[in-house]
Amino acid sequence: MSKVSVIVPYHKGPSYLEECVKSIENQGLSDLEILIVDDRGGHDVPESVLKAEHVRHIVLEEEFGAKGRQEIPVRPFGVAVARNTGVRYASGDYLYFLDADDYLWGDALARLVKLADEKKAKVVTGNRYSTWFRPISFTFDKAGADTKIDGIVPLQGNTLKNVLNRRFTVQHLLIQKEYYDSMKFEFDVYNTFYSDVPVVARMFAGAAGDMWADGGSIYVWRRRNDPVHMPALCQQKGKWRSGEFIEAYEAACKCLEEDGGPQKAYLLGALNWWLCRFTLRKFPRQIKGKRAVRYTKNLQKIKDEEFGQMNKRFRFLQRMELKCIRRGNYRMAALAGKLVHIWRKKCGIFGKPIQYWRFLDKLVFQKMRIREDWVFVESFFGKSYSDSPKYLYEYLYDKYGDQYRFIWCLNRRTREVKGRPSICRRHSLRYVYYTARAKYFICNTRQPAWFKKRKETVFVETWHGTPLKKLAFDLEDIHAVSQDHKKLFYSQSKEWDYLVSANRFSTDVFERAFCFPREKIIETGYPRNDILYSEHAGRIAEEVKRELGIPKGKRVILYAPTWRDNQFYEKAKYKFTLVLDLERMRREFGNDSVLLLRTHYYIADRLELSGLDDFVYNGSGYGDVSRLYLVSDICITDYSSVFFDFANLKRPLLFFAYDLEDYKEEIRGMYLDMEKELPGPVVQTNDELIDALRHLDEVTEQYRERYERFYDKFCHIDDGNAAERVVQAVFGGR
Ligand code: C2G
Repeated sequence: MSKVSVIVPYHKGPSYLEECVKSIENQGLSDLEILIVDDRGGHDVPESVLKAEHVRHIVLEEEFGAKGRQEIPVRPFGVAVARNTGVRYASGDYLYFLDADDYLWGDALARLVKLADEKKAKVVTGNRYSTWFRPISFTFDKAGADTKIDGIVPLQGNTLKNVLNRRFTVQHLLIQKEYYDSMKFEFDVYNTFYSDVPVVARMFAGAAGDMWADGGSIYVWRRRNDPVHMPALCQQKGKWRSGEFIEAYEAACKCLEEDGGPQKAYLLGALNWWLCRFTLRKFPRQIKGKRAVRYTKNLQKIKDEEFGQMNKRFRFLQRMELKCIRRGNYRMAALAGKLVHIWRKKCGIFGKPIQYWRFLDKLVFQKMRIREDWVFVESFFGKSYSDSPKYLYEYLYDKYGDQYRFIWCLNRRTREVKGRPSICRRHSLRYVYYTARAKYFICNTRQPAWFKKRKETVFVETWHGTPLKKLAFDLEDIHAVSQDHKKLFYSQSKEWDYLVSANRFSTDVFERAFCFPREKIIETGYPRNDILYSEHAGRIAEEVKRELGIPKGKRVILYAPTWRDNQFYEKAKYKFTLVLDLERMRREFGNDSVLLLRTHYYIADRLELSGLDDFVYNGSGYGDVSRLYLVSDICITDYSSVFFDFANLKRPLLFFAYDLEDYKEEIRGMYLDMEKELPGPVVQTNDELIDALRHLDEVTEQYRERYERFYDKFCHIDDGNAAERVVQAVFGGR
């Protein structure tokens, strides 16, 4: 096989680069060079990459600095400079362009080289898929096919159009170096976003007849879920972007007009289709004034028939908008655009009441006076009267009940609530009204995405657990429903005035994972754990047993697992399959014990427990899990933060982590080494779990020291007075 030079422009994201380089090395190509063109200054390329067999590291800073070249004074230099530089260094028979955050699937590149050698082709390519995930989590069913090529076919006609359909890019093109040099291709260094458009147009025009595609060769284009720290080029906002686009479009059209070759019609067709889509996306915010006129002129150059065909592919209002832009009637176009926007964003405007309430909120509630003495409280999205908000509320109510008016968000009425606060359901009209007017907002999850905090509102975020599972910006892949998680998290946490932390460990994690200012974190311990230190703990435990019908004198084994990010029906509705063998547990321990089952509040499944009435007690619908801890003699959990709280009781803990490998590698990742740091054994099968329960005394003894260390690290602040400390900090001891 011939030699290949892979050109990888790199700006940031060392972990992405590592995976990218690994996927190239895995091709099994011996005659290969990987040119990492570093636009970062050469500081953060991982050791493993530098040591990789075929890697050559070129640092642009040194490159241009050494030559004293002032031609491109801006830093970073940009992807075009990186690609041009890579080509200068390349010594292979073929050039291949791959971005540092993307990767190759299987033998993608090896297949292309084989095909190019066989067919003596000038350009070959394959399919492109887009994904949110790392190679370890990649699956075809969760990826989008950007191109749909079947088998090995000549790259011409509709296949060519198909390749250019979504992206006019040089990624995943294997190009004969001789051809590249003969055409004197060069990426436009003054175009940040679209430097490859004219190059690709000329490349395909000139190589017509000598181009092939292999559908089995797959390039994985990785979408970025962290536009805050790691925005991809396409996620970066630049007001000059629409200017650069039209420059690139015109340059590409000019090349094709001069020498389009036999594929000219297809190439122009793909370019025009792209122009139409881009215009619709960026008008009127980025395409306005003189620039709009330039777009109109280019749209007018498209033949009526072709324009009509393309326009048919849009929806009615978009068709109107594009037609108006083409005619130069920008007012009408803007009106149609506005309607498209409303239709897109508020599809439910006639369905979901919250759309109306938000409207009212903006027009009326936000303008009303803030009520200094109103305290709004919410726990787990209004699902229960529980957690730290409950204990903060009860403390405030007992101490300063006469000074404040309290409002609780509760989706179902419950008799557990102390006092007589006003009650409202989440997302109801009253919810919107109270949250707009209350001075204090106490919450243990994230606020609704539509909520806009007023300047005067004091937002107290208690959060809901010491983290074991990685959070927000510490997550690599997001397996939960929405990929907007990080972006949303960032903007929402900016609205928090106080964040309650249970220990130093949580403070450190929150600061990093939430990008949250340390001075706003109050390390007070968890108000929800105050009850665990209550002098009435015994009486409360008896009360809870009565409420749940648990017989006195029986040992209570609590089983409180967490949810799995990748198993869901829809947002906040997760699946859970019970792996714990309840029947066997009953046979083994039914004589003197009962099992208290408590699923996570995200779990939508109702578990099948029939025939187990005398052994399994379902506490999943019980409001306050802290009260359940008090009746439990043993706690079995998995990756739930439940154990950080339960450890305050110093009672035995077991970890039933039947899917540990998947969970720690793929699903979430963790902050602690479960095998080394947890205050109890981690077991993976029912056999192991039953064995640990049978020998509980020995297990407890074995883990005693570790339990103490754990307690000192995570539970040392909790002492029954956390609510008081939070109230002191927030309400100034009023
Ligand atoms: N919880 C519960 N019952 C369960 C699991 C959890 O009542 N079976 C409650 C506990 O109060 C727990 C909280 O929900 O502390 C958070 O649950 P986790 O299982 O830890 O999961 P998650 O909601 O993802 O929160 O920093 C903490 C993390 O954000 C975890």
